[in-house]
Amino acid sequence: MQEVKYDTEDRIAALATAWSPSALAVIRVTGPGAVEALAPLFSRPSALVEAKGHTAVHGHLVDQRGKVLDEVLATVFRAPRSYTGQDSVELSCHGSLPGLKRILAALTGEGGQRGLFRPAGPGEFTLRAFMNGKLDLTRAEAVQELVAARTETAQTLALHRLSGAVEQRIRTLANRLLDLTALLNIQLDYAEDDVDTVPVPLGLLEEVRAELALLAASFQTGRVYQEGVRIVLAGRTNAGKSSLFNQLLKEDRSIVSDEHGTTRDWLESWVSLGGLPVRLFDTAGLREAEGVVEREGIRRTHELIEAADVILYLVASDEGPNDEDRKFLDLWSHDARLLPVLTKTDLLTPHFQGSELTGAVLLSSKTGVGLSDLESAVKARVPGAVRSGPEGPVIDSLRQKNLLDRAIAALDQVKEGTDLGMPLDMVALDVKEALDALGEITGEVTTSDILDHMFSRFCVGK
Ligand SMILES: Nc1nc2c(ncn2[C@@H]2O[C@H](COP(=O)(O)OP(=O)(O)OP(=O)(O)O)[C@@H](O)[C@H]2O)c(=O)[nH]1
Ligand SMILES: [Mg+2]
Repeated sequence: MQEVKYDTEDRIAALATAWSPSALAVIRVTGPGAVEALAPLFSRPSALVEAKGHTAVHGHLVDQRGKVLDEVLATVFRAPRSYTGQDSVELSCHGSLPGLKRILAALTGEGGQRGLFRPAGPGEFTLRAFMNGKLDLTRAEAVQELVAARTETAQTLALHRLSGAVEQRIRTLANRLLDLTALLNIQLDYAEDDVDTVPVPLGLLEEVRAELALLAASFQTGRVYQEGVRIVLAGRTNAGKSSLFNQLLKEDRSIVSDEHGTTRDWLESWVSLGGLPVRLFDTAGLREAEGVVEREGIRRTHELIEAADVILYLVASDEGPNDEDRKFLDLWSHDARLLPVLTKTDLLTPHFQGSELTGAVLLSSKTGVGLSDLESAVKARVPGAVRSGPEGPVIDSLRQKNLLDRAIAALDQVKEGTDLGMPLDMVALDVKEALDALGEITGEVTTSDILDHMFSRFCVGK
């Protein structure tokens, strides 16, 4: 393995919690001799130095001149039994920003003076964990994905990856390819002798390929849960867009009134729709605009509709669709992103049943009836949305997706080579290419560029 940009053998420190006032804040330090290095800044140095791994020591942090900075609880971890695999201390401090500033300055040096610890860069703790064999690259990536998760489902999926679901799948498949390599090698070694040649087991190859393809396809799900789905509420004025927006947000964000043209500019918010992270847009109602401002608002509505993943086109059931609605619905009828919604169903009269709106979801923002139907209908329109729970591991890393594709392409070459009766050593090369790609996924094969690129996207302190 090549050198990485970060030094992984010096001592580093970083705030692991958010930079905002809070009850507690955690500062992490790690590196060879980290506990001893911290001792001069601790009111009970010998208690700290003598502390066993996985124990907590109560005391005060002091600066170089002995001035008390904070009362803290220091949790000591001894190598190799720590997150990074190196000696580490997690300092539970009070979450005051001026206090944290002083502590960090005491740890990492101030006024041009070098401190006892270097300020850690993004992802440095996890990088060390990887370098010390604490986690493979799929788990390391899951750490960041877990921190970035926006909904419970996204968090569950990331947690599954952190527990090694992807790693195990990859390793199992790699082992099966290794068996295949061994088989090919035996035949190559004894090619001259009179051994019975065993054909390349195409069944096994096909099975491994199918599993890899399944994992690669799960990237779509991973993306949906990490990036979210853009859903636009559109329709004529007074269709009930803002009311539905507020209902889904569970707060009165958008102004609702029976005046036509209430919403003039678009509003946006993140909501969870049955675990699906959604960027929801409320828009200006579509009609013949009455002024420059409204015209601009409507222009923006059209822009948002174009860029949407799902377009909820609302029609109020007390009015029913008019010519404008029919025109819109006609125009978009062949676009799978369109989902007609009949609103205000609490006002539904027997003479109008919304029969014109085929496939429409019926709901009332006033009573909440029909919201779960909306949820299922949206999920059905989003490729990659999971309905109950995911079957197998789900990936959320473009890096992993590209490597899976590389492995699949290599296996296709193996199949083709075998079909064409290519020499076994050529076939074996393609199997090796597939194995290399799988090795890169878990990090057995890697370069400093890959690591730099990957860990630079992490939070500091992770
Ligand atoms: N009874 C009933 N009234 C509703 C419902 N949803 C909305 N309304 C009423 O319909 C009127 C218009 O609702 P809005 O949510 O402001 O409609 P909009 O589509 O945002 O309208 P514009 O912003 O003007 O484009 C308001 O008086 C709401 O109270 C519903 O489910 N039931
Ligand atoms: Mg509105």
